[in-house]
Order: sequence, then C-alpha cells, then structure tokens
Amino acid sequence: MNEDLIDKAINILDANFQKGGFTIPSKGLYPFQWKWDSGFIAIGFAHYDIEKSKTEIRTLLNAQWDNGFIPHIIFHTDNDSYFPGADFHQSELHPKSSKKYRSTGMTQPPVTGFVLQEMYRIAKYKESMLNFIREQIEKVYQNHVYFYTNRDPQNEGLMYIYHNWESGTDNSPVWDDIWMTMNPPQYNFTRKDTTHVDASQRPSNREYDHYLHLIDIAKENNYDDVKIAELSPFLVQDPLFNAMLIKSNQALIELYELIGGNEDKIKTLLKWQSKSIASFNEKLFDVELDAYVHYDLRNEKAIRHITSSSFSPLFANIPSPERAKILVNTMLEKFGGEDKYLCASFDPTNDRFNPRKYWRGPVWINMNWMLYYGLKNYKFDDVAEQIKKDSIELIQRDGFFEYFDCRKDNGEPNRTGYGGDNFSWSAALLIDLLKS
Ligand code: 2M8
Repeated sequence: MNEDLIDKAINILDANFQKGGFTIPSKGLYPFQWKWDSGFIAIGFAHYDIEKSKTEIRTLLNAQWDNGFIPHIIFHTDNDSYFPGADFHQSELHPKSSKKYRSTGMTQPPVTGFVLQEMYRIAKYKESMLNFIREQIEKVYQNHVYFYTNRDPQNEGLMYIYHNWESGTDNSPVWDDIWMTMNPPQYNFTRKDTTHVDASQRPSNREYDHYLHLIDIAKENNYDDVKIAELSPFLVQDPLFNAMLIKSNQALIELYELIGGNEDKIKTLLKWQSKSIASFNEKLFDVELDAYVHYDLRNEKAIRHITSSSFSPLFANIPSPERAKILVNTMLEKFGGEDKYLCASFDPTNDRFNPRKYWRGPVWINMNWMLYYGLKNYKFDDVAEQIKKDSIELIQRDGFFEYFDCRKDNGEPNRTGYGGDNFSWSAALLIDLLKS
C-alpha cells in the first residue's frame, strides 16, 4: 500500500519538474518556482533522485539577489496564467535584484539551511552531498546575513515580514487584525487562481486589494528595506518564519562544523542563535493562551490567535521541555480530539476558523511534516505518530491535495481534500514521512 502511494508521489513530482530545473507546486494554479515549496520538494527528491534534488536547490539559489535576498517566486517563464505575475511585481526596481530572473520583491520562510541538512541526512553518498553543500552553503549564509542586517530594525534577533505572502500562511485569520488597520483602494484585476480552484476555498477579492496595495507601497520605494520598515502598514514578527530561520541557523552551524573551517561564521551564527531564541521565548510566547503568537511590530502589539505556526517552534528546539509540554497540551486540547485530523492550520475553537478555506483552518502537509519532527525532538512520539498517520490517511483517501478539511465527518463523504491537486510538497513530504 505504502509502495503504491510512494509511486504516485514520485509520478507527481516528476510530472511537475520542469525543463528549467525547478518544480512547480501545482499545474495550472502555481506555474512557477516558489521558495519554500522548492525546499520541501528537494527533500522529497532526495529520497529517489538526488540529482533533481540538487538541481532544485541550485536553481533556487541561482536566483539570489546581490544583497543575499532570495525571492518568494521566480518567474522562469512568461506564463500569464497566474496573477499577480512578473509585470506586477517588477523586481527590477530593486538595484540589487537578479539580472538573470524576474521575481517577486518579497521572500518566504528561510528553509534552505535546514533543507541542505535534510538532503545530507537522506543522501546515500555523503561525500558527494557534502561537496554540493560546500558549493551552495555560502549563498544560504548570505541570505541569513541579509535577514539580520535588513529585517530586524529593533535589533532583537526577530525578523519582520512585510507581506502576508512572505509568511507562507497567506490568508490566515491572523492577518484580519492587520487588514482592520488598513483601507486600500479597490483594484481592478482579473483573478486567475479562481479559474483553477473554487472561489470559496480561496481568499476574497477584498483581501487581494490588501495584498496588492502592500506590494504597491514596496514598489513605490523600489523595494528598499529601510523604507518598507518605515512605511509598510504590515510589519509582523511571525513565529513560523522566525522558527524556520532559527532551525536553518542551527543547520548551518552543524554543516559548517562538518565541512571544517569557517570559525568566524559559526561564531556569528551562534551569536544570532542565542539572541533570536531568547527574544522568541520572551516576546512571542503568550502565557494566557499557552502558545506562541504573532507580533504586530507596526502597531506594537501581539496578535493573540493560535495557529499551527504557534507550534512550529518545536521544530527548531526553541521552547524548554516544560514549555514544550504546555504547547502540546494546547495543541491537543484545541486542535485534537477523536473527530479531527491533526493539525488544523487555525484554532478550531475560534470564530474565524473555516475548515475548507485555504490557510483559515485546513490541514497542510508541510506544517504536519514540521510538527512531526518537532514533536519527535521533544519525545512526544505518540502525538508525532498520530500526525504522521493522519497525514497518510488524508492523502490515501483523497489524493495529493494542497490542503485538507480537519473534520472526520465534514458532510462530504469521501472528500477532505481541497485547493490544488497533484500538489508537489504534499507528494514530496509524504515520501519523506513514509521513508523516514
Ligand atoms: C500559496 O501562495 C501563493 C502566493 O505566494 C498564492 O496563493 O498564489 C501559499 O500556500 C504559499 O505558502 C505557497 O508557497 C504557494 C505555492 O504553493 O501557494
């Protein structure tokens, strides 16, 4: 049965792999290369085609800007089936943007550090993989330098994001709190996503007005980080984004130790780590909610909702064992139960929860994958196995969808999968879950 599922996953990844040396997340809906998707996809490839895995990461890092920035979408082709495309984003406005590829002027969670380490863990021929890492690691390190230099205006070791698309959790109800502080103009545009996926499963047009307006502000300032920090109405310290950075910092430390030399870089990474982890625990943990939350840096206040991102610090070894226990209790109490699959992306007990709409409630396989390893870190083996079992069951039942309804009885017999189909990271990470 598992072999069958792995074969299907391999077929999906191979079909989504493009001639340009990158993999699209889902045919039609997402026709380019996305940063954090690529990282997860490379982990899947590493299990059966190490060359494709390396190519995926090489192509992604090839699109890095001269200031170390790695964009969230790389527009390898002139496909106009996605909105907003290269002409809207105009990455060329930034003087240090890539001359080779057009891209967006925003980023996504910094996964590449820990992805290199995962590739090393999975690779059969360690020395050859280490050579690849030697070639690429400096680019990842420079990406972290970019963050610590440009995204931390109060010098706390916590990076801000200036757009919901930088979070990866695009229309999480968390952002509703920010939208209430904004009143963007109404844009005239043609959505493409809703020609591929039912509109009820995607963000609203009004939400897109906010998304586009934030890009316009950044563009008016040529994507200048200082200006964005000064002017963007969206400036948030996101627990998922920062947990990914901390996890990747740790991976870089361990990889540099393996490679040898680079003592100065290790020293810098260790300095970053102690500052970031301390601030993370101090600033982002909500003692009343017993969970990590987002912080609105523009309006200087916490955004007090529990999401699956609230548990992602487990993946990066951020909480103490005592706090990890508290966190897992919160997860089981609010997101668990016999009637649900783990782990909803938003608190099912909150009024804003919507089990079928994009990041407003459904289960996502990339989040489950992180939580699985995070729970293992702290020896919560039973909950980890539950998350793994649920992920496999959802995919087995319905197929490799983008996201899944967490309710076991959702009124649609034999259907829990929504959004894009033949979705690459669902395939890639299922391979990893089944083979690890
Ligand atoms: C979704 O985001 C894109 C914009 O980046 C979109 O809705 O058009 C998100 O789920 C994001 O996390 C993901 O990387 C992307 C591609 O899978 O799709």
